[in-house]
Parts: sequence; C-alpha cells; structure tokens
Amino acid sequence: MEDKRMAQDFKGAAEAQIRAVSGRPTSASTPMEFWQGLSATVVDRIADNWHATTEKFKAGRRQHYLSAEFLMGRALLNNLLNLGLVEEAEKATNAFGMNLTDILEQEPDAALGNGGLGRLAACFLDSCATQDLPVVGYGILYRYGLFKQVFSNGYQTETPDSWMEEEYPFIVRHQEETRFVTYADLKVRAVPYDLPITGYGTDNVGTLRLWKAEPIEEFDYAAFNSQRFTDAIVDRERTMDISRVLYPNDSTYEGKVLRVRQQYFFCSASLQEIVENHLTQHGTLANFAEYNSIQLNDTHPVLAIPELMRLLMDEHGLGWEKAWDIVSKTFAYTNHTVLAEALETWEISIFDRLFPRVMEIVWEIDRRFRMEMHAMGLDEGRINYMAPVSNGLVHMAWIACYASFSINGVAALHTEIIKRETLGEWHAIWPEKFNNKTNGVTPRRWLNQCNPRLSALLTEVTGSDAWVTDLDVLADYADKGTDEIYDRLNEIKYANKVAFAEWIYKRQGIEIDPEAIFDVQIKRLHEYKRQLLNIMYVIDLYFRIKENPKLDVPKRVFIFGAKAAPGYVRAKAIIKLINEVGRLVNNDADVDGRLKVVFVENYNVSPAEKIIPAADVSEQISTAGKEASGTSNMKFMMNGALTLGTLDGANVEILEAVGADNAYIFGAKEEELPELRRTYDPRYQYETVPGLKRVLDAFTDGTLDDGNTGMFHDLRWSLLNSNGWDPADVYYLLGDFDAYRTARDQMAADYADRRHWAQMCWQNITLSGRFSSDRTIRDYAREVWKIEPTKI
Ligand code: Z16
Repeated sequence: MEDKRMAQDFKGAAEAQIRAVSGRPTSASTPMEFWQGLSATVVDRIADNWHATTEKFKAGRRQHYLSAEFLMGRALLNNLLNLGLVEEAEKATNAFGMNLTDILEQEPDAALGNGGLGRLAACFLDSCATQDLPVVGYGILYRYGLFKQVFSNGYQTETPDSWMEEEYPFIVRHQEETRFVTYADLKVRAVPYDLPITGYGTDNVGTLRLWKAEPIEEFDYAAFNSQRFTDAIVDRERTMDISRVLYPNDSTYEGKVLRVRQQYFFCSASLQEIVENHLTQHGTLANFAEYNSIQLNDTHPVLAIPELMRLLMDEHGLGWEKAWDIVSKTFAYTNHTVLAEALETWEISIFDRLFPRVMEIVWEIDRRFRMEMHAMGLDEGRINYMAPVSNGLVHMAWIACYASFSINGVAALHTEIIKRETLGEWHAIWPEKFNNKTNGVTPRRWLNQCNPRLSALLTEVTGSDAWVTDLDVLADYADKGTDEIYDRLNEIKYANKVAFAEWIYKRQGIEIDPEAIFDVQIKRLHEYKRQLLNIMYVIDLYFRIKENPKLDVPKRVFIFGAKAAPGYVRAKAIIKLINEVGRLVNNDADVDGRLKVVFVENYNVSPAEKIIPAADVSEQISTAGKEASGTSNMKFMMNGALTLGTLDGANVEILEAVGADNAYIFGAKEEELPELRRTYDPRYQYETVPGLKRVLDAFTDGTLDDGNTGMFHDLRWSLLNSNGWDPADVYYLLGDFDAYRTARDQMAADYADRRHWAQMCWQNITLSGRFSSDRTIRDYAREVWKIEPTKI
C-alpha cells in the first residue's frame, strides 16, 4: 500500500476506538469490544477513499447489481488483508495483551443469503472492487439473517440470527439519502445503510447499499392519542416487518405477501436513487441506458422492470415507447436454476392489493408482448405460455426474458439446458440475448485468507503474490510440480486438518484423526444435491466392516454441513438420518474409529473457511442437470481437494480444466437420463445391486432410530415408490449408487500413494484460475455491462 495514512499510528487509533466502544481502558475491554474498535478503525482508515470512489463512479457508465441476498460472512480480516493492515493489527492487539485470532472469532457472519446465489453476489463485489469496476450492490438490510441451526437429538431446530444486535461497525447509515416506497396500503421510508467493499491492493472502495424499512413518522403522536392508536402501532410493525427477516428458502419459491413486499421495497428504493443520480449528472433521462445497466440476480428483483417503467412515465413524464426503449437496454437477467419449483409466479390479486399501478404496467407489458408475438406468427398456445400474465399469475422469469437485453446461465451446461428447456421458447425467438457466465469465487477469501499455509507456498513457488489478483499465473506451474512441492502440499494439508480437528473438537466435542481422509459435502440440504446418496454409501461401508471387521479400509472422516429450509420436511429427515448414522458408526467397537461422521452444526461462511482448507475429497454428487453451477466445487479445487462428482454444473468445466486423471467422475450424464428413466426401476436396483437392500432396510428395521416419527420410512418410500405424481427415486440415487461406490472406493484406495495424490492436488490448485470470480466479472464487464476500470 502506497497510502501512508493507512498504517500511520494504527495502534493509537485502534486504542482510541476500543476505548470509545467500551468506555474503559483497553486492559478492561472485552474481545468483542476489541473487534468493534478494530473494525471502526478500519472504517476510519478507508473513509476518504470510499467517498472519493463513490464520487468518481458517478461521472461515467456504471453497473448496479440488484440482489435480494448477499452472503458476506465476516469482514474484519478480509479488510485488513485487502488494506495490508494485518501486521499492524497484530502488533496493536499484542501490545494490549490480546491475540488477533481470538478477536477475529468474535465477529458474527453477515449471513444475508441462503447459499450459492448470495455468496456469489458477495464474491462478485470483491472482484469488482479489486478490479476497480464502477459497480454498486443493492439489497435489503435484514435484521435477522439466515436462521441459526441447532441440533437437538439430531433434529434441526432453528433460532433467529440477530447478527447486528451487538453493534456492527462496518455499516454506515445515510439517513440523508432516505427514499420513500409507496404501497397501496402503506408508505414507508427506505433508509440506506452502506457497507464498504475494499479490494486487494487498490485504494478504491466499493459499496454495498442495503435498505432498511422504517416508519414515516418516528412517533405519530396524533394517531397515538386518538382512536387510531392500535392502527398506528400495527402500521409501524408492518413497516418494520418488511426488512425484518431473510426468507430461508433455497431454490423453492413461496408466494408470501411479505416476500413480494420486500422485493418491491428494495427495487423501488434502488431505482429511485439510480434515476435521480443519473438526472443530477446528465440532466436528461434520454441517455439513461448509455450510463446505466442493471443486473438482476435471479427473478427476485424483476419488479425493477415495471418499477422503472413507472418512474420514467409517472414521475418523469416519458411516454411508453421511450420508457420501454430505455428499460429494454438497461436490464440483464441471470438465471440460477432449472428447478420448476423455484420459478417465481405471483397471484395477480397480490400485485393488485400491494401496487395496483405496477400491476397496470405489467398488464400493458403483457398486452404489447402478445401483440408482438402475434405479429411474429406465434401460435396462441405458445403466446399464452410465454405471456407475462397468464392463468391468474404474473410470471417473473418471463418478464425478465422479455425485457432484458442479456440472459445468462451460470455454467456452460446450465446455459445449454436453459436454452433448450427452461427458457427454450425465449431462446427460439431471441438466441442473441443468451450467453454463459460460468460462476467463480474470490481467491482473496477462498485461498489467500482461509489458507495462509498454502498461500505462502504459492507465493514462494511463483516468486510473488501476483496470483492473489491474477490466479491464472498459477497455470504456468502446473507441470512444474516436484516431489518437494508435493511433500510440502501434504504437510500443509495435514496442518490444516489438525487445525480443523481442534476446531471441531472445541465446537462439538468430536474427536477425529488428521491422518484419515477428510471427505466433505457442504451445501444447502436438497434432495437433488443427494446428501442421502452420500450417507447411503457410509451405511454400506459400515455394513461391509460389520460383515468383516478385519476388512482393510482406509481411515475416513465424512464431513457434512447443511441447513434445510425449515418447511422442507424431507430435507430435515435427511439431516436426522445423517446424525443417526453418526451415532451408530462413531461409537461402534468393530469400526474402531476407522469411520467418523461429523455434521458441522450451523454451517455458514466462516465455518466453510475452516473446513475447505482441510478437505481431501470434495463431494459434488447432484443428479446430472440439476445443479446450475455449484461454487463450493471451485473453492475445494483451489485448496487442493479432489472432486468426486457427477457431470453437472461447473463440475463439467472443472473436469475439462484438470483432465480425467485429476478428478473422479461417475454416474449418469444429463443427456443419458431421459432414456435411462424410461425403463428405470428402482425396485430392481434395490433387489439386485449388492448391498443396496440392507442399506435401505436399515432405515426402517431398527438399525437407525427416527424417534417413531416415520421420517426414515418416508425416505425409504420416496426411493422405492411413486407417490402418485412423482415417480419413485426422482433424483436417481439407486441408479447411480453402484457407480458412486466404485468411484469412492477407488479414490480412498488411491489416497495411499500420497505423492501421486498431492500431484493431483497440485493440478487442481494451479489450474483453478478460470474459476476465480475475477474472470467471471471481467467477462460480465466486457460482454454485458460494458464498463471500464475506474481508479480514484
Ligand atoms: C441459490 O443459491 C441457487 C439457485 C437458486 O435458484 C436459488 C438460490 Cl438461493 C444456487 C444454485 O443452486 C447453484 O448451483 C449456483 O452455483 C448458485 O446459485 C450460484 O449461481
């Protein structure tokens, strides 16, 4: 860092902040107060650059990233690393008799997202800042982030995540930039709160702007002193409800009124700001699309489309044609799933009740769409299917496809599937709108920050830390691995496994052996992700050992981390099942510690930073065609874990990057599944695949205990029986079981050749450059957003 002020008297500044927070000398301040004081010091250091960046971005073309979710995780260490302040912070805390590591552990995760989609948005902001791109993120300041998961007797229970209750220094309220959002039944204030987004080795500081809903009047005394007393209180609460809680559904949609209120809330507030900023800068809206583009992160912010129409027409006097011309050059839409149950549709009656004017505009979009398609000669059935409004429902994805100039999927295979199926009708008409942007992850957090040992080796081998901002440089070293490097890699992995073992022992009291193979599946719990297939393998292996206790099996730790949506009954049953298998296997004398099942409670961003550097095997086993991309697959790869996966999502591209010798791929392919399914009989698999019967029977024969809830019976039933609408085993677990077992057994056997294993890890690490979100963002910036790096 050239910026001298950054490090100047860091200790003195930190001390002042800590004392201001605690009201006591540092000797009497708590670790939490140290975290708060240090964090405030960071904000103090970047304040001038932050303001300068904001001002600088106003002049040129900009990009606005609208997302209902930003899964940020912790901020302090990330910022210290970006700003080159780690040593200063260590020196300062040591001088006060504290340890920086302990202080960092005080920080709560900002978990304003469910999973991949929200974490992707966070990685994107990091890459935009690091590459000096004029991008602002817009979202909602949820008072409660994703629920905390607590296991009680192996069942998931949920408790609120009040992440800001202890003061959160990284967020700054900008009351003076308040906007008003109007619903038919309610008018609210939208107050922006800004989070600074520092980049690595740059003075630029980007912004994530999160809106909080507040009542119009602090206290409406007139109302409180009248017969409207209770009404006034109810209104206040209804207002604060809007930004109260993140909906915990990952890839399923719930038609809740509060959810659509949230969506309109942040879309309207953000657009008002974007439009006003543009007018202030340029004095006209005619060139709006030349200076602004808006990325829609899934359909959650699609209300921005009719809302921008409304603002341009009703607030700024444009006619429909002019407004639509601007709108259709402004928006770009990212699709994140092919699951039908995730595609958002809203009842017309809800829109009518909340924002009738927006609904009127949607009707007009619908009318014009139908006319346009008629003129193009489409048949009535197809038009009705594609129309923005049909069967009493507003189809958010259809509005997005119609209005956007760009539609992208998040991995090559996924983009092909949406072109062919999910959005096939749209692709037939506007093929040129479609493009692929394979996801990526930031190497700052997911390598440099979480894996300092490996980072030091990479810097040593390549001679500089250039890889931190240009991960592709590692590719030059792919064929330069040496035995010395491989041995170092193994030492590093071992040290990371020791650290993880200590962490999980402290956290959950489980003892694991760092010599064992650490085999990890961490992601939201969903049937298509097939955590059930994973645990079925463990049950099978357990029975193989019981049958022959002397069986020569490599020592393994099976690590899981997953939250289930609170209403997703079957996903919760799978969590209970995994925990029960753990209880059975971990304490069995015949197993004798050779198998351990560890379910990391309350999986989140910061636990991921502990787990991933310690992993040997990365489980990416979704039914082919169902996982849009996956992003943990990329984080594992960067940290030298080998993929055990199906040809799904970005796994396909990981395989392409490292070659078949450096990944373990198994199972039915996406293009094979339709044909396979025509004759598929899970019962036949159950009867004929060796070992499968006893695995499934263990669900219900008393081997595993579901506390008489019947939930394990339901799991077994779902694999063997049709329920009337779904066929049996929709996700093809029994079809892929044998291939999975073979590949996983092979992998465990191969682990014995430690040098060869390390060589495969080295290939994965050095060839992970294309999965850096820097590459993804460069592609968006050049091909979709048309923006240039802009330095202060
Ligand atoms: C989500 O995290 C994803 C899709 C979706 O429809 C909703 C949510 Cl909350 C995930 C995909 O499942 C995953 O494959 C992908 O890597 C990720 O979005 C980012 O694109």
